[in-house]
Amino acid sequence: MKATARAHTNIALIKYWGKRNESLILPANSNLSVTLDGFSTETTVHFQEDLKKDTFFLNEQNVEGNDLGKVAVFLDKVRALSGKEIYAQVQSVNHVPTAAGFASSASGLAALAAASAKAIGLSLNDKELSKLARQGSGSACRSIYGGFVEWQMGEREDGADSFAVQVADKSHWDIRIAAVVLSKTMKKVSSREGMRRTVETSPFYAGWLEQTPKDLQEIKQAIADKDFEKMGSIAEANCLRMHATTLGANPPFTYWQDTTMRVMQTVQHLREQGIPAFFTIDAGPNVKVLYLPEDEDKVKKRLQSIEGVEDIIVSKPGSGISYL
Ligand code: 2P0
Repeated sequence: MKATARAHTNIALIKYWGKRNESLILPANSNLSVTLDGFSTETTVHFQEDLKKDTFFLNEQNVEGNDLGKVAVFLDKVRALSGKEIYAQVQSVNHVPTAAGFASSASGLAALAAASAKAIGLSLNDKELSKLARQGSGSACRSIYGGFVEWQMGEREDGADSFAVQVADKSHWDIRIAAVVLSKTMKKVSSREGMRRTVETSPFYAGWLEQTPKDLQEIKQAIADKDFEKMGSIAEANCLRMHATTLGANPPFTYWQDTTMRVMQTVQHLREQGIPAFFTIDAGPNVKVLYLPEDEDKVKKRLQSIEGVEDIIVSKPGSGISYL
C-alpha cells in the first residue's frame, strides 16, 4: 500500500479567483493554466495497519499542526472513497530551485492525490483524479495534466462536473515562463482569504465574472493558433483584472510590492522595444514572464538588472502526473 507520484506546479493564464462552493472547492469561473517543468513535488504515501494517525514529512522535516491537518483532511476523503480506515506516512519533497515562497499547493496536492489514490488501491482515471485533487486545493486539479489545461467550473451542486481537461500537450508550443523571485516578500493575504474577501465585498467582482469567460474563449483560440502576442496580452489583461478586484475589497488589499511594479514596467518596456514579453501574477508579489525561446538572453538580462530581483527561474511547459 505504497506509491510515489510526481506533479508539477502550474501558472494560470486565466485566473481562478473566487469560489461558488467553499467546502467542495468549486470555482466561480472556468480558468486555464500552463504546467511548469521547473517546479515539482514528489510524494510517497505509505498506508500501514499499525499507524494510529497520519504523519507528514516535508523535505525530510516532520510537519505537525495546520499543515499536517490539511494532509489528514485530504486523506480522509481518500479513505472515504476507498472504504478503508487506515493511516499513512506521507513524505514529500519540493523541487523548487530556491526557497523563495514558490512552494505550491498545486503540485503538492496533485502529487498527494495521485500517490494516495494509487497506494490505497483506487484506480481513478485523469478526470476522477482531477476532481479528487481539486478538493485538496483548487489549482491542483490542473496539475494532473501537462501542457495547457482548462479547469471547467461545472454547474452541478455536488461538483461532479468540475474538473480539468488538457487543451494542448506540452509539445504543442515551445514557450518560456520565467519566475521572477523577489528578494523581499512581505506576509501576504492567503489566496483562500483573498478570494473570499473579494467575492464577499468587492463591487468589481461582478465585472471579473462578466469578462473572464470571454478571456478564456479567446485565449483558447490563441493557443490553438500559436498566436503569442494574443495569448500574452489576454493573460496579462486577465491578471490585471484579477488584481483590480482586490483593490475594491473591504478592507482593500493588494499582492503587489514596489519590485512587482518594476518588473511589470520592465516587461512593458521590452514590448516597446519589439520583444514580445508578457507578465502574470498570482496571489503574491512574484511575477512570471512569458516570452519566446529566441528572446531568452535579452529578457533574462533585463529582468536580472531590476533592483529587488533575486533570481530568475525559467520553465518550459511541463508534464502531468507521473508515478515513480
Ligand atoms: C490560480 N490562484 O488560478 C489562482 C490565481 C491564485 C491566484 O489558484 O483555496 O491554492 O486551495 O482552492 O488553488 C491559488 O489558490 O486555492 C490559486 P484553494 P489555491 O492559480
